[in-house]
Amino acid sequence: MSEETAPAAGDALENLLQENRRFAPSPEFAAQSVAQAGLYAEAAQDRPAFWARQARELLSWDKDFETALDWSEAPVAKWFVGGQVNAAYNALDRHVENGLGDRVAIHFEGEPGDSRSYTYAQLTQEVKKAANAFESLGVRKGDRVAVYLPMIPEAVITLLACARIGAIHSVVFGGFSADALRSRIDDAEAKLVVTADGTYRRGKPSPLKPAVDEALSAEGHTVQNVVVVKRNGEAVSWTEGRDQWWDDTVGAASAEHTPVPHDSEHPLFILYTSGTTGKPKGILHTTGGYLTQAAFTHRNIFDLHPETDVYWCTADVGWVTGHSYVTYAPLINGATQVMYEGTPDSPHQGRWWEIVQKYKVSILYTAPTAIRTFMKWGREIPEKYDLSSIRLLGSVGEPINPEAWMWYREVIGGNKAPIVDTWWQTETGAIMISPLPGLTATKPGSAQVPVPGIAVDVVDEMGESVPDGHGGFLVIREPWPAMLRGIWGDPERYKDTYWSRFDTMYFAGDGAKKDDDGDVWLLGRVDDVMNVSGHRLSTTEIESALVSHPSVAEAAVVGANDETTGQAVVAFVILREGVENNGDATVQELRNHVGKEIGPIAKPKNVLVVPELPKTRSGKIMRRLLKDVAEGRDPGDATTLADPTVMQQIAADLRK
Ligand code: 6R9
Repeated sequence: MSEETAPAAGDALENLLQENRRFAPSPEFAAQSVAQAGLYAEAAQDRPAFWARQARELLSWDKDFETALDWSEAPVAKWFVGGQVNAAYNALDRHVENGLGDRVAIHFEGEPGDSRSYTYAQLTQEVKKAANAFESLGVRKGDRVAVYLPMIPEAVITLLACARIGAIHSVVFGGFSADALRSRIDDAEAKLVVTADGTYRRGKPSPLKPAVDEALSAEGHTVQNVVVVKRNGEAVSWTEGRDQWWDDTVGAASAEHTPVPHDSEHPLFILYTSGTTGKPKGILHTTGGYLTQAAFTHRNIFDLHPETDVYWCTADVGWVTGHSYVTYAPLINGATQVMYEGTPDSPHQGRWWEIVQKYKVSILYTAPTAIRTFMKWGREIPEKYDLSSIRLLGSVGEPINPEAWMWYREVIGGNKAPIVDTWWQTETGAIMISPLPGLTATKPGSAQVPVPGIAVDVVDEMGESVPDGHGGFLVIREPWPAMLRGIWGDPERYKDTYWSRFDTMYFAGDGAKKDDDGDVWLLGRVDDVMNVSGHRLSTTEIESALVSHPSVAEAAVVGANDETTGQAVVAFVILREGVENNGDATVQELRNHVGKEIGPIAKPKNVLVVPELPKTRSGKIMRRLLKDVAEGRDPGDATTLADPTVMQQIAADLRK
C-alpha cells in the first residue's frame, strides 16, 4: 500500500464501517462500573506515572521500584526498575493473609462430569507443595520448566509454583505433537517436564504422556525429570528415575514454603507462538509489568467485582489468554473463576450453558470461532438454560463479525450484557484495545479504543498516522508494561520481526482502520488483506458479508493469485444445519449477496461449499492452506491443525 493508494483502501471497507448500531451501557451498569472516566486523562498526562500507580495499587511489592520505565535500551523495555515482587504471593498468599482464604479461587469442571473447587487457602497450599516438590527435583530460579498439561487445576498450580521459585515456565499446548514439544523443550533447554497421563476428549480418554515419552526418546535433551499428573487413569509407560507421579512428589511435599522476592524484570515465562513460517518464536515475558497490565485490564475491562462475580475464560492454558486471563490476572485480582477441561459438545451441545447455569457465571470471555459454532448449532440450545447470571461478555482471538456479535449479545447476553471485543497478542501480554464496558458505547465488530495508557495508532506505508475514516497498519507507539522483552535466544529476530517495519514503532502485523469517530476496527493479519484489481479488500469484510446471509454458518476468504486481477477472491463456506446445497444456484446466490453487501468488486470469483474449515488449535482459520487449495496446489504441512483430516475432507469434497 503506497501513500497514494492508502485512501482507496478505505473504499472497499465501507460495509463494515457503515455499522451504525451503538449500545451504550445501561445506567445501572455505568453506576457500578469499576473503570472510571478519569483513567484516560490521567494516562494521557503521564503514561509511566499512570502505570506506576496501577503497579502499586494492584500488586504487593516486596521492595518498591525506583523508576517506572527505563527505555534506554529500546526496543527492550524495563518496567518498575528496582522493584521486587513475587507473582505467586500476589495471586495467593496475600489473599489468605487478608482474610479471603475461604473464597473459591477455581471451580473445576472435568469433561466426564467430575468437579472440584479450590479455595484460595487450598490453592495456596497446593502451590507451596508443588514449589517444594520442584525444588526437591533440582529446579532453581531461572531454570526452564516445560508444561504439557490439559485444562486441569494442576496446570495453574504448576505455573504458579514455577513463578513462586523463579523458574521460567514454557507451556506447550496439549494438542501439539511430540515433535513440536521436543523442539520447544530443546529451544528453552527445559530441565523438568510436567504432564499428565492424559485427559478426556468428547467422552474418550485422550493421551498426553506418550507424546512426552516420544519427545524424549532421542538423546541429547536437557530434561532430568518428568512429573505426571494422574488424570484419566490410562496405562502409561514409565522411565524409572526420570518419571515421578505428581501425587508422590507434590503429594508428599511440605505445605510450608516462603516465597522469595524476584526482580520486576525477572523472566516469568516463555510462550511459543505458531509464527506464520518457520521456527516458532519463544515470546519472553517478565514479571512486574506483565502482572500489572494483566491485572489492570482484567479488573477494568471485565468490570470485575471479585466479591460477587463468577468469571469464566474458556481459553486453554496453552495459549496466552490462558496465561494472562486464567492463571495470573484473575487470581491476582482475587476472583472466583470456572475452569472447564473439555469440548463444548461433550456430552451434548449445551455443555457450556449448563456450566454457566450451574456456577452462575457472570463474566464470560471466549472466542468468535466458538460463538459462530454455537450459532451454527442453533439458538434453541443456549435458550434451554438459565443464563440470567451473565452480565458481561468478552471476545478475543479474531475479528468478530457483527452478526456473531449481535447473536452473542442477544442469545447469550440477554440483550443487556455489554460486549468487550479485546484485541491483543501473545507478544503484547495483555489487552491493548477494548471498550471499557461502563464507559464506552459499543459497536458490533469493533474493538474501538486503546486501553488507557496504551498508545495504539493506525499508520500508512510511510508510518504516518492515517486520518479518521482510513485504513492501514496497526502499530504501538510507546512501550507498554506487558510487552514482550524479546524472543528467547534470538534478540535479532525480535528486532527484525517487530521493530524494523517502522523504526520506532511496534508493528503488530494486523491491518486496521479508524472509523469516522476514530474507533479502531481490526481487519485481520496484513497478509490476509487482498488486492483485487488494485482495490484493497479485507478477508474479514467479505467473510462478514457471507456470514450475514441466512444460509451461511461460517466463511473463510482468501486471495488467490489471478492473472488478470492480481488476486481473486475465493470463499470457503459452511452452510447452516438444514440448508441444502443447490450447487451453482447456491454459489450464485452467495456471490450476489456479497456483491450487494459490499460491491461488485468484492464478489468472490469462486465459492466453495465445504464441510469444515481448517483451524489451528487456538481456533484461527489457516487461510494459508485454503490459499493452496484455491490456487490448485497440494496444501503443505497441515500438522498444526486442530483436526488434521479437515484438509482431506475439503479435497475429497471438491473432487466430487
Ligand atoms: C490474544 C491472542 C494474536 C492475533 C492478533 C490478531 C488476532 C486477537 C483479536 C484479533 C481482531 C480481536 N486477534 N484478538 N483480531 N480482533 N479482538 O489471540 O493472541 O494467539 O498471539 O493472536 O490474533 O490478528 O495479531 P495470539
